[in-house]
Amino acid sequence: MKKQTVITKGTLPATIRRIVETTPVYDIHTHLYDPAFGPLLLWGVDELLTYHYLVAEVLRADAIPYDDFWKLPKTQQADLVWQRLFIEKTPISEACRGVITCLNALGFDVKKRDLAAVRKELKRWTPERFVTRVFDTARVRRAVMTNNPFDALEQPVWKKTFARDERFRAALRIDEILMGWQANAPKLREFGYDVQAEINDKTASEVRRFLADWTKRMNPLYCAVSLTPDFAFPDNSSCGQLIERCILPHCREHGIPFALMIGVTRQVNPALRLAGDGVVKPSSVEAVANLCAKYPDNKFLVTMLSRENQHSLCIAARKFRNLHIFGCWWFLNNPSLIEEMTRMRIETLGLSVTPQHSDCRILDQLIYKWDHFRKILTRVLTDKYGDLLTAGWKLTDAEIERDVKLLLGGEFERFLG
Ligand code: FIX
Ligand code: ZN
Repeated sequence: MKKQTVITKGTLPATIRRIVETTPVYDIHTHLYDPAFGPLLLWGVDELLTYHYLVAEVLRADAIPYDDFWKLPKTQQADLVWQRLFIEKTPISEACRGVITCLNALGFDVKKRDLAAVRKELKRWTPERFVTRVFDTARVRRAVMTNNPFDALEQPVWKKTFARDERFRAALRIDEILMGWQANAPKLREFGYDVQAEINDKTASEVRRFLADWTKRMNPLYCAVSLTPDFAFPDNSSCGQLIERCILPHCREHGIPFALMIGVTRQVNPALRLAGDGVVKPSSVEAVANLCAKYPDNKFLVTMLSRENQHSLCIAARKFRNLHIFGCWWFLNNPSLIEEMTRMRIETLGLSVTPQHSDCRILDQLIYKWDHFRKILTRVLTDKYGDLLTAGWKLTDAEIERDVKLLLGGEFERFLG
């Protein structure tokens, strides 16, 4: 057995930094793809620069009409982002800083500000080799994808057999069913499922057959949906009925959690396309508590988008062991807010939380999202363990390793069962 070292106040900061920096992460929600999905896996500097977080920023910094921006080829969009946000100003926002962290960690001399040189070097890489390089650099052991069976590009890949890359796990995304039932019921019929607009017994059983078929194909870790701040439960809408009659029984039968990401108002400014979604008001934690109370045999993974919801959500998680909260989602993924949330969650829930997911859409981003989070986690844990040492508790490095593993994905794996 490895020798255990007792930690003192003097050795604590460096020990925590080492452990947090080296513990591999299980990233529980991303928009990345197994390389078998070909062009769906986004990577490289032009994708990094045109990340929708940066599109929102460049369209504030430049007066170009929105439609003209979208007509530009991707490299020219990236050039505009680079010029306006990195050259003409200091790239100080979190999304801008993220690009610099990635390029620096990939070995580029960022002081040179030479975008052409970065493009040239990255041309030498294949996606398969780049996945390994990025996973190794970011110290990520696994990433959960977001897999939409309605997606015209994704569907055919699932329908043929392919060798799965073990580093990528699936999540069955069901927004089309829950958030757009009237529009998507006809598509389900086209796919061969005999559903009607009304959620009657036949329709419920056909939706379940659809979920079962896709679960067999994807072997997902969980079913997931993004919901608006108006999400209520119980609720007689098609969404509420489909959850109770199809999603929850399906998740129970397959022993998988239902992940709810609550609080996004889609297309606050449609001209921004993917960058046009927003957070305009808090959501209902009561809806989450009602779900957990009524369905104790279901497991719920929940993240909420509004800062105002975070405290009540922590308290809800103390009341329901079938609720696991995760991540600092999207507009909360700023160091100041991540630090506040991570402290509050650890103070409220101890280690029974997954404090971060990356939500990466571009492979390279694994590097910055986890690098920035590890620095925050190091600060928070140094304070928390330091307080325990002051109070007379004894700690070893092996105990800290055990705890950090839980926070970086181990607790999620335990929750999955
Ligand atoms: O619904 C989601 O999964 C969101 O995370 C995304 O749709 C969103 O666009 C995003 O990338 C946030 O980080
Ligand atoms: Zn997401």
